[in-house]
Amino acid sequence: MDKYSIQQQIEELRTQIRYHDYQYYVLDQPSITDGEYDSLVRKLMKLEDENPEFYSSDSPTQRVGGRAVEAFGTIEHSSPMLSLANAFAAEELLDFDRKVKAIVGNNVEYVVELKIDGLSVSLVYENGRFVRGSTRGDGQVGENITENLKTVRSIPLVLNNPYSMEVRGEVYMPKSHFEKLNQERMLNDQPTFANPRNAAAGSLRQLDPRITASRHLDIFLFNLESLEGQSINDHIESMKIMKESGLKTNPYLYRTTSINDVIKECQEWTEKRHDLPFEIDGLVIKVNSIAHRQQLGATSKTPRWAIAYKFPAKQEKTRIRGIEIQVGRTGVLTPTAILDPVLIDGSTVSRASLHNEDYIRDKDIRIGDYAIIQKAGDIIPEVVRVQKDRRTGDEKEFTIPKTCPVCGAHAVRLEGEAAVRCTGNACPAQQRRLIIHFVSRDAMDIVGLGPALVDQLLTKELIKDSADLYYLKYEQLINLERMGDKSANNLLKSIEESKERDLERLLFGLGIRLVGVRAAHLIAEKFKTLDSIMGAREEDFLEIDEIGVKIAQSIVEFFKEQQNLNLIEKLRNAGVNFRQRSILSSQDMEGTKKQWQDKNFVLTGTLKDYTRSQAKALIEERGGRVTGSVSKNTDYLLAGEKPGSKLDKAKDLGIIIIDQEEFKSML
Ligand code: 3BD
Repeated sequence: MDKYSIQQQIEELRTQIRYHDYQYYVLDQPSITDGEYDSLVRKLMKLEDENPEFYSSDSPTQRVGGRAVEAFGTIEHSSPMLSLANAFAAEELLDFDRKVKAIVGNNVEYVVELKIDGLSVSLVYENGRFVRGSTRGDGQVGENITENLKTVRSIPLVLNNPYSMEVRGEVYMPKSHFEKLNQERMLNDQPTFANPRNAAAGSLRQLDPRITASRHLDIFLFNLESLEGQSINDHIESMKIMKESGLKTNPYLYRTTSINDVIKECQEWTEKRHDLPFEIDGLVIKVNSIAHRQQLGATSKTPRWAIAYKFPAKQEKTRIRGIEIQVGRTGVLTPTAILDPVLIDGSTVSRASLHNEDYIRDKDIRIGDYAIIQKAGDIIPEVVRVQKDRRTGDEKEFTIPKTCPVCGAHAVRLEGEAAVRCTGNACPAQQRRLIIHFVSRDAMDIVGLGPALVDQLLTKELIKDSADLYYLKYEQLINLERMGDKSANNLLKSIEESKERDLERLLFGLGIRLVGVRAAHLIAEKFKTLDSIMGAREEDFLEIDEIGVKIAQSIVEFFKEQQNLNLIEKLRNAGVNFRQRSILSSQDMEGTKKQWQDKNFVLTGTLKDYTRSQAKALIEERGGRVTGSVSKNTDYLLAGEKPGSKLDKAKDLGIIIIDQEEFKSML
C-alpha cells in the first residue's frame, strides 16, 4: 500500500471512530456494536503504530491518557469565570425578576437549566480543534488540565465546524459510575469519595491522565463564552451552535417569560432530581437575550443576568445516642452527635457535627433527644434542632470536658472564642503539627527536617514531641528511608545548631496559640529569659502595647499545663538556649542600631552569601521588620536569585528593590 492510501485510510478510520464516539458518548445512541467499534479502534492503532509519521494529537487513540506530570501549569482565562448568586426560596427568585425588569423592562425571556453538581471547566477550540482546557480555579486563573480533559470521551477533540471558540461546562461523574468506583475502592481498602462531585474533582485533578481516563467522566456545556466571526443573539441560539458542533450541552432547557413558571420548575425538579442519572444541586436561571445580558452587566463576582436556585437541604429525624469529643489537628475539641443511623438524600448518616459548646447550649441538645438532622451538598451533617415535646425526662445534658480526651491536658476556651482547645503540647492529636511548626524556618529553623521526615520519626516512634529531636542518635537516623551517612550527620548538626537560637524563636516555636513571630519577639525582648516569661502574670504581658488579653491569657494557660512544663524541662536538659540575645547585639552596635527602625523588608529568591535567617537577623538587629508578602507598606524588597512573583508585585507598587550587593553596602 502506498503512503497516500495509508494516510487516507487512517483519516477515514479516525472520522468513523469520531462519528461513533459522538453517537455513543454525546447522543447516547450507539449505531454499531461494541465489537465492531473495538475492531475499528484496533485497526487504527495498528496503522498508527506502523506509520508514526501520521501521528496526530487529536486522533481518537489519544484518549487513553498520556504521560503523568509533576504539577499542573496555569491558564489565565480570557474572560473571568464568574460565580453565581444563590436563591434558596421563591421570594428570592421574585426579587431577581424585579431587579432584572427594573433594568431591561418587562419583556424578558428566561432560560432554566439543570445545575449539574460537578466542577466547571473551560475548553478552547482553535479552527475546530481542541487546544486546551482548564479548571475554573479562582475564576481568573485555572489549572491546565488539557491532557485529562482529552480522556473525557464526550469532549470532541475535533468539532464538526472549524470554529475558534471558548466554551464552558460542568464535568461530572454519573451516579452509576460513582457507585461502582466507590465499591471498587472499598474492596481495595482505599478511601471512598463522599459524593459524585468530589469523585469527579478528584478524578479530573489527577497528575496521571491515565487515572482520569479510567474514571468515566462526562460533561455538559452550559455557556458559549466566545465565538470568532459570528454574532449570537441569545443563549438558546448559542446552545444550538454548540450542539451542532458536536458538543454535549446541558440536557434540559426550559424557556419562559414568566417568573411563576420558573418557580414552578424549581419546585418540580426538587422532587424529580432523584430520577436523573447524574446529580444536580439546583437549577440555573438565565436571561436569554445577549443584548439584555449586556445591559444588566455583572458585579465584581456574579452576573446580574443569572441566578442559581439551590435545592433545600434534606432533613430527617433520628435519635441522638451519645456525644463524642473529637480532637482536631489544631487541638480544637469538637462535639459530635452519635446518631441512630438514618438515610438522608441517598446516604446513611450516623454522626452529625454539634460545632461547639454554645451550639449545644443554644439549641439545648441533650443525649437521648430526637433531633432533625440536615445534610446539604458536601457539608458535614448537622443537628438543626431537637424535638423537646418528645422528651421523657431521661435525656442527659452534656458539658464539654475540662480535659482533652486524647491526652488529658486541660482544655481551655479563650475569651471571645467559640472553640475549646487542648493546651497539651505533647497531645498526640497535635504533635505532628506542633513539631513541624517547631522546626520551621521562623521558629528553630532546623534545616533538612521537613514534614515527611517528621512523619517518619513519629511512625518509627523515635520522637513523641519536639524536645525528643535533641536526643536523636546517629544509629536511629541512619535506618530511616532515604537517609545516608551524610544526611544523618547534617541533620544532627542542624539540630545541634538550633540549640543556640534566640529565645524569640523558641517561644514562637512552642506553638502557643496566638503567639506569632511578632508577639514572640516583643515578649522575648521584654522578659529576656524563658523562666521570667513562665513566671509572668497576665497583666505583665499586657504592659506590652501590642499584646492583648487573648494572647496574654493564652500564654498563661500554656504554662499552667504540666505537659508543657515537662517539655520545657526536656528542652532545658538538652541544652537549648532560653535567653534572648538580640538586645545585647543591638547594644553592641550602638551606631547602626536605628538604621532601619520600623522599615519593612520582604525577602525573595536566594542570596549567595546569606541564608534567609541570617539576612533576617541583620535586618532585625537594625530595627527593621521582615514580612512575608509585598504590600504598599513594604519599604525594601531584597531580591536574590530566582526571585519569583514578589518581584513583579514590588515593581508594580514602585517599591525599592535591592540586590545582595546593595544590601551589603547598606549594612
Ligand atoms: C451548572 C458559575 C454563568 C455562565 C456564569 C451564568 C459558578 C460553577 O450546571 N452558568 C450551569 C452550571 C453552572 C452556569 C454560569 N450554568 N455559571 C454555571 C455557572 N448550568 N453547574 N457556574 N461556579 C459554574 C462556581 N464554581 C466553583 C466556585 C464558584 N462558582
